[in-house]
Amino acid sequence: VAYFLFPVYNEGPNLPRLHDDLQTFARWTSEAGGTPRFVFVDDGSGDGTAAGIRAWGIPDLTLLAHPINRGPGAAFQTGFAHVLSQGLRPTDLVVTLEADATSDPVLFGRMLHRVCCEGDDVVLASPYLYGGGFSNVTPARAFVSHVGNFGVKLFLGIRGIATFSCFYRIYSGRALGALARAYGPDRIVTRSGFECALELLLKSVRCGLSISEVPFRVDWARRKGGSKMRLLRTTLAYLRLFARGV
Ligand SMILES: Nc1nc2c(ncn2[C@@H]2O[C@H](COP(=O)(O)OP(=O)(O)OP(=O)(O)O)[C@@H](O)[C@H]2O)c(=O)[nH]1
Ligand SMILES: [Mg+2]
Repeated sequence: VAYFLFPVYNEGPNLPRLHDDLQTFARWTSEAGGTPRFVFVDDGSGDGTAAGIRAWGIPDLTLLAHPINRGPGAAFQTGFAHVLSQGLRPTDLVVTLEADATSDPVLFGRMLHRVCCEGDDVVLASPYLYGGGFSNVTPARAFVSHVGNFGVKLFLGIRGIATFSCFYRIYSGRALGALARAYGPDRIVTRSGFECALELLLKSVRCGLSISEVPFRVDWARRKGGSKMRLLRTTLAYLRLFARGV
């Protein structure tokens, strides 16, 4: 089983394109002999996002909801707890993605190969790897991303991983099981904001998981509407993580 886990907040305008992408993810999964399951965690969207997702009528889709907005990290934790409660097996996959249709399904095949054929535990889509990059990204947003990625090398001394902040990843069931055992199933991720991506990566490093990256070109022209990341809050959260670690 491949679980596709989406934190979602006010993505109404991106739902039609996302719906198309889900078909592609499902096809890739079936061709690899797996079964796709989609898990959305809506975080108090006020624009009818939840109703829009429900209206797709996709049978293998679970829509979980936080009545009040708690942030993408809290949404990932809710999603992880859900897939673990479904009896996640070591050979299953948990794919984390963005719901603004920027997580390019074409890349998924390459990421899948790393886990299924090469035995990696965690595969990261990586804009900072050679061949990746950002298109149509605002300078302020790019700056925060650079601060995060620079700080990881400087303050945490982790080298050889190019990208720490991107949500688009595959975790093997084995990897998620290891994180749940090490930190507790309810504390796989405790940072509620966008810094959750860095927290998860640091924990994966601590657990000695095999991590690999594939180059990813993020094209923000694919999505409608702006970033939901609060830049100052996220920068401060990164700094707190650098100071305290996980
Ligand atoms: N559940 C939940 N999801 C959120 C929240 N804020 C953003 N998201 C989702 O998280 C994903 C990333 O948000 P974006 O606004 O696209 O952020 P971004 O600027 O692209 O930042 P990156 O994810 O780092 O590339 C999207 O799927 C959003 O719908 C939130 O408060 N709660
Ligand atoms: Mg995005």
